[in-house]
Amino acid sequence: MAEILNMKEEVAELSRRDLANAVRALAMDAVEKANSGHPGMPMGMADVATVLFTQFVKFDAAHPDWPDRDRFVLSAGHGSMLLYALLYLLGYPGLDLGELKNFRQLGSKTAGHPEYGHAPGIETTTGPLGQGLANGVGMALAERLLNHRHGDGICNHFTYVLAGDGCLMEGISHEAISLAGHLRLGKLIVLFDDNHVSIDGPTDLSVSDRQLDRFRASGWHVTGVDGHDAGAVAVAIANARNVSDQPSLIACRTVIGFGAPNKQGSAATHGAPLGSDEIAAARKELHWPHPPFEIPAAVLEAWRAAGSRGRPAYEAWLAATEKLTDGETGRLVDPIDADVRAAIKGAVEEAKSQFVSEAPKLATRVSSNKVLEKLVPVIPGLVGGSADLTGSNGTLTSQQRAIRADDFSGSYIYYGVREHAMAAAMNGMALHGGIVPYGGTFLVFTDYCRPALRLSALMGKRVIYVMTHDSIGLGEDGPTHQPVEHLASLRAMPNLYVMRPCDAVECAECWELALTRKDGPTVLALSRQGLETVRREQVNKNLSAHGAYLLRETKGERDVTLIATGSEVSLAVAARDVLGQEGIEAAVVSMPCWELFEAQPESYRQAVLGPRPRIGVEAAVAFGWEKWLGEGGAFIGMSTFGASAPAGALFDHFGITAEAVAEAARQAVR
Ligand SMILES: Cc1ncc(C[n+]2csc(CCOP(=O)(O)OP(=O)(O)O)c2C)c(N)n1
Repeated sequence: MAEILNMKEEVAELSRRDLANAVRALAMDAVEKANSGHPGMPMGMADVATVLFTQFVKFDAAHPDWPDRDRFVLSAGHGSMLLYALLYLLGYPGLDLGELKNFRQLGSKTAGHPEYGHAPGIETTTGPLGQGLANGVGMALAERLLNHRHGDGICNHFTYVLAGDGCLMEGISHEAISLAGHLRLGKLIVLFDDNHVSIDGPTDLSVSDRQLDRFRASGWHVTGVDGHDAGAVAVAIANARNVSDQPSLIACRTVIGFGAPNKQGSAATHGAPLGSDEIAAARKELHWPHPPFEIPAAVLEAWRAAGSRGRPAYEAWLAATEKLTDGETGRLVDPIDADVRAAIKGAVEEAKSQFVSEAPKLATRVSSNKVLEKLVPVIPGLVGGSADLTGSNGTLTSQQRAIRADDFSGSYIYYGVREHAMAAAMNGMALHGGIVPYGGTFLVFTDYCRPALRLSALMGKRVIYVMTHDSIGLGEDGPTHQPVEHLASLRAMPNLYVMRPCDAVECAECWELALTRKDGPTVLALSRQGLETVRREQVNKNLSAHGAYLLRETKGERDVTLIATGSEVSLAVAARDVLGQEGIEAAVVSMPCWELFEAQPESYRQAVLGPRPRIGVEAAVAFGWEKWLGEGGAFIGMSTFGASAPAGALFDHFGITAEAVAEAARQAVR
């Protein structure tokens, strides 16, 4: 009897090796064919990935968008062939052999690093190291929030992250690990490819951290295993799944490039094709005689069987959703459907009419908070937060409660001073579905969020960045805190909306636009200082939707156009009044969002901008403004860093005043 059992185990072990070797072969062959890529990590982690996907991950390849699937994040995105090989072998739609043969080529779904949206099963875009790990924290958090709301039958899944030495060396890993430990995200399991090698060579060239202790210190459950011992890996994963109140790290000791007899264990396998001789040697070493891109039928069949393993669980989930309305089921993916959109519109119109009738002088960070008070009750999936600047950012409303490790009923996250992880976790939540995340810090600290913000834009995810203290107008905190180049640098980023509302009414409109945008992130740049309400007329239409519009028209023929954003719009309005008394007809254009304005038809843009001359005014650098101002235009703004003083004194000192705008206009029309 014991003998029979042993035999069975042997067979199982043999076929498991075959399954893993299929991944190895596809990785080394695709990299060879592309003549670029990273074979080492996929070959080293093939055993771990095989155990994970054949025994643990809950998914159904035929239904890759199943909202309650386990998430798998390849944080070490350079090992993209691991993911592509798995998706092909498991039978996900979209990645056939042709795509693998086209690895890294123009138009293929198999980009150099995994890109979200290229094929089902790619849960997030990775490559910038450490981002995926922090995305995983956001996904695991989203899972807990939806679990609390809907129960185990609807949302109850794991998030697995595969991270390498590089991910763990990145600073973002500290923020992400710390946040996950604090929130005790027990359904987050990180598989660390502990291969002691990165690009420059052995990791002991540059790092001596005791990684396991580091995770332990942040409250994680930690184990280490031989990453080529499938049984040990399985036990470690099973144990990690049983720990419900701590995230888990499994350090999998592996050999990079496993199976390439002369190169394995060395940085030579990290990021270059192995070469035909070494590949031939690896085929021998691995007992894998099959030609490139050929997977024996029995091996493929076994993988495909693993790909449909989750079907009964998927069907059980479908049955469980019968207790939800269609709307609720849909909102597990996109929380802003037609009904919620209508509710947002209603809430924004209500806020606008209140602002118009009261005409308050409010900082836009405060009007943003007032708008949020109306939005929070109508958007069940809205989850706010701030990186330790809650009161300053105005991100918390009276109706929200904090999310805590022992209570996921809230909808507000105290991210702590972790801007980078906040941004990346928001990406994770948006990617997970069911959640619309917004998070705040000072605009100047978009620099601390930037790598994640860039990925929000690249992936086209709806993440809302509430960035307050948007200019020298923040005053006494001085130049370290005063953004000067940030608007320009954010506007340079494709697919990011940068919105700088001029008053409470525009602020409400910008919130509506950010929330109803489906295909990308928005930065709301909000003032610290009070701003007059310049929108005094009741208009239900969202004027900010055009990006820019005529705020004050001229009575007669236009002599000059004053174009401003945010807090400087009121300066332009004041300048216009002065100019009017002198017989100079000045129109004022409010331009809360360049990107939306750029998308308008040429005729609309010309009508708004009017004939030259044009004067731009923004308490920031001029970079980029030339496209609106053209020949003969002038810009009133910043050309240096700011200074520490009260806001009023700074605007005078740097010459950003109504008088300066008026004078520039006089010069221009002369
Ligand atoms: C933020 C960032 N910095 C640098 C790189 C370039 N890079 C890609 S992989 C890598 C080394 C990663 O080492 P490791 O995680 O150990 O991967 P392995 O060598 O095991 O494949 C580096 C520096 C990157 N992708 N992202």
